[in-house]
Amino acid sequence: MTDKPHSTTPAQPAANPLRGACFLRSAAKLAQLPPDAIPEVAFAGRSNAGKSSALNRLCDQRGLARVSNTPGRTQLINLFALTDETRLVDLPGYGFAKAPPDTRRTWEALVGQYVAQRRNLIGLVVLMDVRRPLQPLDVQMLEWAHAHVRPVHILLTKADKLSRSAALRALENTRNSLAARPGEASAQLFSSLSGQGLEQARDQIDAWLHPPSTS
Ligand SMILES: Nc1nc2c(ncn2[C@@H]2O[C@H](COP(=O)(O)OP(=O)(O)OP(=O)(O)O)[C@@H](O)[C@H]2O)c(=O)[nH]1
Ligand SMILES: [Mg+2]
Repeated sequence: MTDKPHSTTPAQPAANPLRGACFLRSAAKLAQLPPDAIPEVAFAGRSNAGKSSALNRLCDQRGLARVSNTPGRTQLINLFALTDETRLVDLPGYGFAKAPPDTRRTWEALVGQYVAQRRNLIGLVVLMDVRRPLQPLDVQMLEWAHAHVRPVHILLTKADKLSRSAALRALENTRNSLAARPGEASAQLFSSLSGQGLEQARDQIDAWLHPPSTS
């Protein structure tokens, strides 16, 4: 009997719906944003929570959003085109303790206005370090989102920094705190380093960007 070439094709990993992202532009104020004609999903969180790392990992592109060791480096709204019809947005981090008060006020006002006024914002991914979730400014972010009816999905980032059981406990505590608050928000564990939670986060973002047709 002759050896036949292997006839079954290897299992393909699910295609990443966020892979095509490319940098579009930065904006220092709302007036510099592109028209609000197509849906946007935005990433928000305290400075250093891991927003840029998460965007890079979710989109499978190392250098897409800049990752820095200096908290507060990403001070602009950075927009990424996903397709001609969809966008992702990296919002400036809030709550960086060492920033001068004026700078902090500017960032926080910019993010607050974006959440309040951007009509095409269809979902907000709020990132929080799993070791310090639901800090006062995170809660403020959830309140803004609730006030303007923006769906929220929370990524508890840097899950690799905790043991599996401690991370699961942090997730449960966060979900319990969320259940006791007004508004709805889902939450999951996430690690840009290990890849934990990547698929779940991509699925949520993709579901916002491509809701099932109601017609
Ligand atoms: N261990 C670990 N470190 C991470 C993870 N994600 C981000 N980091 C580190 O956390 C630091 C901040 O990450 P960034 O992605 O730049 O955070 P950011 O929220 O974009 O920060 P700003 O843009 O400054 O607001 C960097 O040193 C990253 O390498 C993770 O999943 N695990
Ligand atoms: Mg950043």
